[in-house]
Amino acid sequence: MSKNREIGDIFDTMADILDLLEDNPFRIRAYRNAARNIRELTVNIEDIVNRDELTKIPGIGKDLGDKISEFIQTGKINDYDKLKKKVPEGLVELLGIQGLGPKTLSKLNKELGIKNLDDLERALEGKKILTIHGMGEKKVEDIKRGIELLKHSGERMPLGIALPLAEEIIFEISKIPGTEGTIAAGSLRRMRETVGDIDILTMAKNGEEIIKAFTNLSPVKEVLAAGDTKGSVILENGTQIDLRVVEQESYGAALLYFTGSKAHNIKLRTIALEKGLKINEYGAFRDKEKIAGKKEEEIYKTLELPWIPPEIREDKGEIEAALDSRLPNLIELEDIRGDLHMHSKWSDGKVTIEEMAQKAKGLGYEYIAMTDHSPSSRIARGLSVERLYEKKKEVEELNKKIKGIKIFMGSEVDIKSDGSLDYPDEVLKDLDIVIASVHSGFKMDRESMTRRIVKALQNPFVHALVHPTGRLIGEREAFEVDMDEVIKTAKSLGKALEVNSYYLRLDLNDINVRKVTQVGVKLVISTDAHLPDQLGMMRLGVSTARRGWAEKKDVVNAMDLKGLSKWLKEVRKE
Ligand code: DGT
Ligand code: CA
Ligand code: CA
Ligand code: ZN
Repeated sequence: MSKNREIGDIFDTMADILDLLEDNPFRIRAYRNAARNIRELTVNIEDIVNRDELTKIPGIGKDLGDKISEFIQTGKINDYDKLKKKVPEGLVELLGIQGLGPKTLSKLNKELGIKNLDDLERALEGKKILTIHGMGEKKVEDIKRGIELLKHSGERMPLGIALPLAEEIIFEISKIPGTEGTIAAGSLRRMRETVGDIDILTMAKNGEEIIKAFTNLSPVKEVLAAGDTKGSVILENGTQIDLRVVEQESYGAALLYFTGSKAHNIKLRTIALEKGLKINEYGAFRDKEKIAGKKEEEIYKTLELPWIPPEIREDKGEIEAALDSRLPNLIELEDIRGDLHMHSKWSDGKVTIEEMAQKAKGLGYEYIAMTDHSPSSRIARGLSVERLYEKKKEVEELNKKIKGIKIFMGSEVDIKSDGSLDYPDEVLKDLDIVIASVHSGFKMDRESMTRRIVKALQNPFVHALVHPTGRLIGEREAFEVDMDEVIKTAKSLGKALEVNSYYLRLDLNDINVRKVTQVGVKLVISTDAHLPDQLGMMRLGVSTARRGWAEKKDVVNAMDLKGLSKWLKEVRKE
């Protein structure tokens, strides 16, 4: 963190504490102004301290200037430490909650005795908090969301959140005059399941202007750095975005460099050295002569390598495969012909089967499977056998009514703790497709869980195991299971394992997909959508599959309707 930002944060916190203490409003405002001015400086505050020009910064008088010097020299500010001691420690922490200002906090402290996060969370669940002036249901919700944000701050962001956000920012940057080829780099371009920060690259000549326009975009909360080739900002939601502006001559080299991974880049540089070349973010060089730089392909070519897709640039064998001309031909979103896992109003989905089907048809799909829950999933309104047959009738009617898309009648059937399924076989056999999953008893030991899942896969009517490890990114670890054993079973029975595309699942993950594709077990990539728009998460699942080196031939729902219908029957040996 830059010193500018550190000092800005301290002054803001001092203002908050003074606010809590109902100190002099002018003094409070002085700290806030100083904080903002220091953050907005385009130079390092340390340099100014050295030149003794602190008081030239607007809003910085002798008193604040001394505090800044003190911080630069000793790493702390005595008055800040003293001030912190005047309020309960837990209260200062609460100041970090978005949507909860010092004035409200002060009232909560005085009137309800709230001193820390525990107190606050308890109060938010009760009714009494609504008696505080300015508190309403909405405010309570805002504060709750603020607490969630605070708890998760500092964690890596799920790809499914980062991707649309990055696309929005890229769209904004593309509108800045002079920019061209604006593109995501870093872990986001490699489609890692979570990203630390968002890296963006653009091509332009007037770097300084571009960076300036970038730092002025509306969702920017804080500017960490702004030069003529690099800008770095924090958005309102806490996300860091790094923008690099490069010249056309080095665009490819910079894109390669900033896409990473670091391990991939290091391996490339080693190969370059062996050939007497040097590669960096400006290009590939022989002695002083630049021999490539405009395009990624050109750089790879100087190393006698084909272009390698970003998703597999992790130094996990891709460079060796490229040298041997055996790079995988990765599955693409356009290869997907249908979605085999989704829910409708019949269980916990939000819309009708017809609405889901129409949306899927709009995406160009040839088929979907409507897989509502089974009875054990009570919270998800799982279907009784009777309702299951009613739904089957509706599907049959819809298939007559809607042209251009086939709806398979399916179910996502719970795997009970003994490995048996939640509907009897006579019922399962009447369904076009059965996908099985674990929704309870996550804490089972590894052996029992493995036995449970293997047994479910052995049911002759099951086609696929879905969200095979049960993990929820940032919320719940995968359960204990011997994945190699599960894969072996799937292989011997010709059954598929799912890559669930829901942004918090991405389950199987990239590592497990790689294991699966290595032994030639089939994958099904599906969304588990509960809303029409969620069908769009397919791209997250496809990227995860790509990171696991999956090809079109590995994916059952990359087959056309005829191929898939045949496969569904083959699995059951019909
Ligand atoms: P993240 O942000 O933690 O999800 O992961 P990345 O991969 O986006 O990492 P980040 O943002 O620190 O840097 C972006 C890319 O820049 C990284 O993938 C490779 C490149 N890079 C950064 N630092 C170095 C370095 O020290 N050496 C090399 N060769 N490349 C680097
Ligand atoms: Ca990054
Ligand atoms: Ca970065
Ligand atoms: Zn589901």
